[in-house]
Amino acid sequence: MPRPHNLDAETIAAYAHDGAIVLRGVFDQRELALLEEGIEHNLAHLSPLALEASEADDPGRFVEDFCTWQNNPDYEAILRHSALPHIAVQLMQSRSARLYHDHLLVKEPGTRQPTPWHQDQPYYNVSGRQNVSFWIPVDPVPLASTLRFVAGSHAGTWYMPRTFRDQQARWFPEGTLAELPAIDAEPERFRQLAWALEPGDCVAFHMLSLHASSGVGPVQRRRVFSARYLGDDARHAPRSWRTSPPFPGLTDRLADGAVLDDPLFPSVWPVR
Ligand SMILES: O=C(O)CCC(=O)C(=O)O
Repeated sequence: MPRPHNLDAETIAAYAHDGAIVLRGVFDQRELALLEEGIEHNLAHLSPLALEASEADDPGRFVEDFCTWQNNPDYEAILRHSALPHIAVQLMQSRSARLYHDHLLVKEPGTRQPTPWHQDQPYYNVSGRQNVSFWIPVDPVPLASTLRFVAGSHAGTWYMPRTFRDQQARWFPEGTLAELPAIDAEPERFRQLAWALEPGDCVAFHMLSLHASSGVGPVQRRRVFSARYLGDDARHAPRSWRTSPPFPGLTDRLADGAVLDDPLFPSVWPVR
């Protein structure tokens, strides 16, 4: 049973307007311990989808993994039983929420590798506007290495998804989507949002919100678990390329435009 967590109207309106908000004190000590244990288990048992997103000569290491909740009871407990499902339906303004996937993002101390500006939905296999991703650190994250967002960038434009390290267009063909503007060069045009975070806090953002982060300092780990949920209007959008993350075999089970009714995407709200 998910833990109820009522949001105020200003928070819900800020999410609709800006596409990214901070939520303080969402997780208690027990949940933080579960998350930390889940992350360490994941790091020790990386899945075939895991990747090292930093260069070989990076003094740190940026490790990502995807879709491991079915083998990680700590992750599953957070995804199903924390306050996240209830928060998700309120932010998405949706009657229902289903889990889309989990994503591990760990920058070890001294990691230089930045995360370039991007949106998430163009890498995915879903359409629809009712969605939310939670970026949940278990370590304190100072402003210098937190996730940054362009306020309002979830409004509708899809930007060309590219590989992070060499900027290849491996998803939509070249020329079919808008190219990213020079966000950091025009701070008045692209208002940025960013929050220093303590364990227990998280940020929530729309899958079309532009986001990026820098490297991390020499001492602090930045271990992040990300939980992604879909609402009423989400539909299967099969692609002719391998999505990130991929969901092998899904196109044999679900038609283009179908509700994502599949064991991979369990319903987490309403509670039955
Ligand atoms: O953790 C990061 O640096 C990037 C996070 C990100 O891109 C995401 O959560 O979608």
